[in-house]
Amino acid sequence: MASKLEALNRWVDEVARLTQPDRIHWCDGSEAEYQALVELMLDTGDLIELNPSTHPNCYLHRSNPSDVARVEHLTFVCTQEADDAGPNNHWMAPDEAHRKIDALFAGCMKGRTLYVIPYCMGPIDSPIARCGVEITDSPYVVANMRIMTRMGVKALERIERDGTFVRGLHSTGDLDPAKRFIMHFPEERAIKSIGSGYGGNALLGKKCHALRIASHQARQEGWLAEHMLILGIENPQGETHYVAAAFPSACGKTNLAMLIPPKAYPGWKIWTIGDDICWMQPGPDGRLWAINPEAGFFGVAPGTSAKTNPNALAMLDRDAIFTNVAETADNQPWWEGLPDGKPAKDWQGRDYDPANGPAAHPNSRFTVSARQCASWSPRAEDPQGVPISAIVFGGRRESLVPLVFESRDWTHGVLVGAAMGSETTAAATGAVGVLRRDSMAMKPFCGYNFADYFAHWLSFDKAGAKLPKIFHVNWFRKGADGKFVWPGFGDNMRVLEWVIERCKGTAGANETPIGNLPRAQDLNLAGLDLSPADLELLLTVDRDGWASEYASIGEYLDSFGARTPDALRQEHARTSAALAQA
Ligand code: GTP
Ligand code: SPV
Ligand code: MN
Repeated sequence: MASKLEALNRWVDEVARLTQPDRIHWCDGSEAEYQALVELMLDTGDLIELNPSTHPNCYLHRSNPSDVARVEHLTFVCTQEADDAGPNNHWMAPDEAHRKIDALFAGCMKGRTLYVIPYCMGPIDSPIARCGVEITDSPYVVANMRIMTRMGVKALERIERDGTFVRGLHSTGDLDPAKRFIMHFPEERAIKSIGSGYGGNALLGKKCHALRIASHQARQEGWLAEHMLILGIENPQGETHYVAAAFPSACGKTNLAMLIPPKAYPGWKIWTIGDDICWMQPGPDGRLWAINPEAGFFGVAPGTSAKTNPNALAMLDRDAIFTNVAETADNQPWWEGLPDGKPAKDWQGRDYDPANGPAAHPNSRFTVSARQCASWSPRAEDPQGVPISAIVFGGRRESLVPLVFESRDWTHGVLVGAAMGSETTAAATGAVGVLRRDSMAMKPFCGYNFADYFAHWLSFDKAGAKLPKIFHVNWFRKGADGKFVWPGFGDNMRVLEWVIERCKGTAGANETPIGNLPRAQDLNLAGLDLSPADLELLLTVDRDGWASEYASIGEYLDSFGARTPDALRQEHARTSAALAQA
């Protein structure tokens, strides 16, 4: 027995009886433990050592080629009532789900080690943080959880103090996609995942706990668990404003969170608090205070370069795990978008041949401790979190959606978030580039009915609240030539500056039915190479196009039936009427 908490020992016993491991290892989170796991995985071939002179303590993991992304069609939210999971989730009755998945867990750890991973999502002493325990038979998962969470002895102590924790059971099983399920039981605060070793399916602290289970718990307790980055913008006067931004998977959170301002911004600095998940709750001052529950980054490799994201690239030359990237002839990690080097082996370990597609898998990832990031903010460790001045929603929209607009008020902002659409990416299996609604970037991650989630968002607007302003951005508008019109990356600073100025009341805007847009003179465009026609495209509202968009948003709101909050429908009707008049 390794814990003072009987409930935890009982659960570990129960799981061991079901899965029948050869050994049980309670993780302490130490460096020695990490190195021993690496050695073990080098022996089994789960990890390959990268060039130690260019990339000390960096390893490559090649996953099973059928297991490279999240699997939304195999991800279930198992509430007693189907309506509580909502049309935004796949649902299974909890009894049936347990029966089905327990049959797959039976005996699945024979010959393997069962690892018990106590972890804390958020600074150990934060009142906003919450803990969990993941049981897994994958050393790769343990190593990644050590980088991504506060894992080990300290987390176990907090769990023993709190007496509660989210129970996550994971096994890679035999990786047969027909025997793969990611099941959530929000009413039991439990997760069961089998048949995949991929990040979002297997590192249960991340999407399964910190978003699906936490969003459900947050609704009960009056806070928000969101798919958002958190950054601080420091101006030359030394004032810092914090922004949280929700973009769907592989739509630019990591890049925005680590932005380096362009030359037109001397004396400005962006501080990184988080790149994927944000937990926030109202403070005594009525503002929303946010923490990043994670301790590392599980970021998209392709496209990461010294030009696009120098902060990310600089932290990837030591102490990192790479999954499904390519390798150069001298064993350096490589992916599309890196200007130097060339791939010798592709992500599957084959000799690189362009006929086989990209060298690195489009959803290949790096895992690295946040402390290695040059823009990492000391405030990321603040147990109280940081106060949020603005919330930014954004999607990948090649047409229609302008560069940026500001919502009129909280209710309109919630509608803007609920109405978000984005083209699908390689972060989940299935077709890429298909436009779908992805409310608040939470379509794959909300652990309950979206209609109730919208109502929960609306409920924050009450007496005494000092809520952030809500904006919408789109870095991905394409021109007639099929290329992105906006340069993006560091130049997104120009949009962030306008966002902050609007919060302070010092920037101008053009009022339109969909919200307030900057005019060209409201943005700092110094040093930007944009034609007047491109600028016009980015800052103009296509009223006919938006009228049809709003008709489609109306159908989407209707798809949740009577649970859709009236306030949202009324806001939708107001904007639709304004568009019709125009
Ligand atoms: P998840 O980790 O899946 O949640 O993704 P994310 O939202 O953190 O996305 P990330 O920042 O990793 O970006 C995904 C892809 O979009 C990368 O290939 C980036 O190079 C690209 N990208 C990010 N920001 C921009 C931008 O401003 N403009 C353009 N054109 N591409 C961008
Ligand atoms: C995402 O898909 O949004 C990710 C990667 O951040 S994963 O953790 O695998 O879900
Ligand atoms: Mn994500």
